[in-house]
Amino acid sequence: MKQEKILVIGASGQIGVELTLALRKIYGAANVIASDLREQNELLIGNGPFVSLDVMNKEMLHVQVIRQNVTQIYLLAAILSATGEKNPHLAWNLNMQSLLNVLDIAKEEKLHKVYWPSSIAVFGPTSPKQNCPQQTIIEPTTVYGISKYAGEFWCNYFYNKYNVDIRSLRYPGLISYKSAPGGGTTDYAVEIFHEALAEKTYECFLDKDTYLPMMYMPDAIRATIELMEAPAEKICVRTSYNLAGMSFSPEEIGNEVKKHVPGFTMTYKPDYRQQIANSWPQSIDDSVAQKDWGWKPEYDLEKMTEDMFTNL
Ligand code: NAD
Ligand code: AKB
Repeated sequence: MKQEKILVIGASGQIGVELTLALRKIYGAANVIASDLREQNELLIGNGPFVSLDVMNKEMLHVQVIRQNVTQIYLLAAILSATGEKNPHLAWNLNMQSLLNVLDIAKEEKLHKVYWPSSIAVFGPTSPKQNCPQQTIIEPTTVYGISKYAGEFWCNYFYNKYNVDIRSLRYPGLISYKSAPGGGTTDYAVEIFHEALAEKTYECFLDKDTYLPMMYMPDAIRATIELMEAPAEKICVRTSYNLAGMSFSPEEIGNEVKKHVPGFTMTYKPDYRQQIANSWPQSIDDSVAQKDWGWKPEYDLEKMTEDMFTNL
């Protein structure tokens, strides 16, 4: 077992729960401290340490890092795209200040590594819609996207100026069965499974032909761990790597769901999230991640849908 002490901030969220469980398998439960502002997720209770922590309180965060001999931080606390548009200042403050607090402490305490996710939300309406490349026009139109793009450059800055080994992925929309999504534009692709099982019908908040980049959570967790375990010399992108899994529309996932839930019906009532979705690319080119550290996704829409229904 590797001798690291890891602090996961935002461990009760959609990614945090599964990432904490995966890290505990690798590093040992006692060496992966889950932390969050809200209570511990039930899947984490009893299988490792938990501390209640507000990442905005830099002093308390610093005390925890020193007290627990933390060597790595995974920072997952954030406000996502849809919630961010309802409260732009809150989203900007949390998304930026949490990162700056962690980066300052990482520099001061000489942490081994830091992980911070970016998002496909960095791209905007002027970015290419299909196979959006690693380097292209990036003009985000949501506060969430702006915060992620600024965050990427803070990561790059701390790496170049202070040698903080911070690594990052631009996740697509993530689909999971263990924990619920937290206020994103891609959340419909999780809701649809729950509504299909409970009601046999789903009213989607995006139009039927809205293609977006998506990924199944096991692929996202594996990508994160593979990136973090890759030798430092292989990590050539110190802003954030494009990452791709699959791309589909609400109608396409609806048709896949129908194969498992006979009689399932779907209606469409686009709301403010349609505009956010329209500003993002439909698919992502992740060839740089493939080349640098060997990324390869495992799940397509069909395989993911089957696995979701097996587990839900
Ligand atoms: P989430 O909303 O499900 O979880 C975030 C967690 O952070 C929550 O448990 C929340 O209680 C916690 N948190 C909020 N404020 C906090 C604070 N002040 N101190 C401590 N904890 C606090 O989000 P998620 O989907 O798990 O996303 C995690 C990260 O991944 C975010 O940076 C997000 O932008 C990024 N991301 C997620 C997706 C996705 O589809 N889920 C896609 C792209 C990028
Ligand atoms: C969201 O929809 O806000 C997130 C994301 C793609 O960053 N799922």
